[in-house]
Amino acid sequence: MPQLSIVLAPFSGGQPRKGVDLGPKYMLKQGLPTHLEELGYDVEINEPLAGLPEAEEDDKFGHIKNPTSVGDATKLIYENNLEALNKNSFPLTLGGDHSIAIGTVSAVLEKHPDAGLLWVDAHADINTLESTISGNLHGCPVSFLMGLNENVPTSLQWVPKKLRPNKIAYIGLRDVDPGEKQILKKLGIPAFSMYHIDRYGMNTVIEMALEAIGPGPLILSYDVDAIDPQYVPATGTPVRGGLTLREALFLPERLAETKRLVAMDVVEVNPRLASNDVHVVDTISAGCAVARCALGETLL
Ligand code: HAR
Ligand code: MN
Ligand code: MN
Ligand code: MN
Repeated sequence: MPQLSIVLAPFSGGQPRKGVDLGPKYMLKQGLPTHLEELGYDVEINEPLAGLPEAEEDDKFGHIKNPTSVGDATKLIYENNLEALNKNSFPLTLGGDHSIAIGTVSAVLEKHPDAGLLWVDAHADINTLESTISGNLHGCPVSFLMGLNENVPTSLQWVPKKLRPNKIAYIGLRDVDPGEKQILKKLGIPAFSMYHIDRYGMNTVIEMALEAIGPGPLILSYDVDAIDPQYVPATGTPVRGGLTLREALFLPERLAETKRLVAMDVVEVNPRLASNDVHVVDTISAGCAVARCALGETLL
């Protein structure tokens, strides 16, 4: 029986909006563990952040917010997920904000140095400590994974920096900061925006992204704000003009078909930002469906 570790990462310190820490609880309540057991997985639930104290809000490194809590939380997630991978379990990490990918992606690259990363997002999350305007670390995880920062706060110095620019591809981009565009260009990182999805279709874009990354195991880091806000309204930084629900699910379905996935994240679900119950249900349903599709639910 394949092993699956559902890793709860109720962390919100990478951005200012409370409620993103409720994401894991809501996805569990929707029945995700049972649904995955029904798919044939031996499911266990991990809570690496259970003992973590509340973040001190005034912790700053220049204009960077909460570096200590982000560093501490991501290190705990890293250690937990590496342990899961070492016992041949698939870590499905439920956020929380996208800063947690510092831990999840580092764990996979430690176990599988040849792994490639698909970053599905409206945003590139590759700001450096210098380029970020907001100072929110959920906009910066990729720069830490790649080692693009010179002066790293002590709490984040544990990050191994093993991600190479030719082992990541973006899908779904439509809100990229000027500084991030420069970085993407300079490093030649394959980035498929909504334009490319309209131009070539999701099917071709996925194949182009896989071609760019090359062979090896795959990590899927899925920010639900990649999906159009009409389907996923309850997220911290919604951007109109996103993926349709079918495009959003076809992508993980196709990845399941490759049998190359070794880990995935579902992040930025924030039930508190819903203006009514339907918005909560729509958002949680979409997030859970992304996970189930990546784990093979819709393969016949
Ligand atoms: N680029 C902006 C920043 O650095 C916005 C980041 C958006 N946040 C996310 N991550 N939801 O994908 O602050
Ligand atoms: Mn079990
Ligand atoms: Mn993101
Ligand atoms: Mn995003």
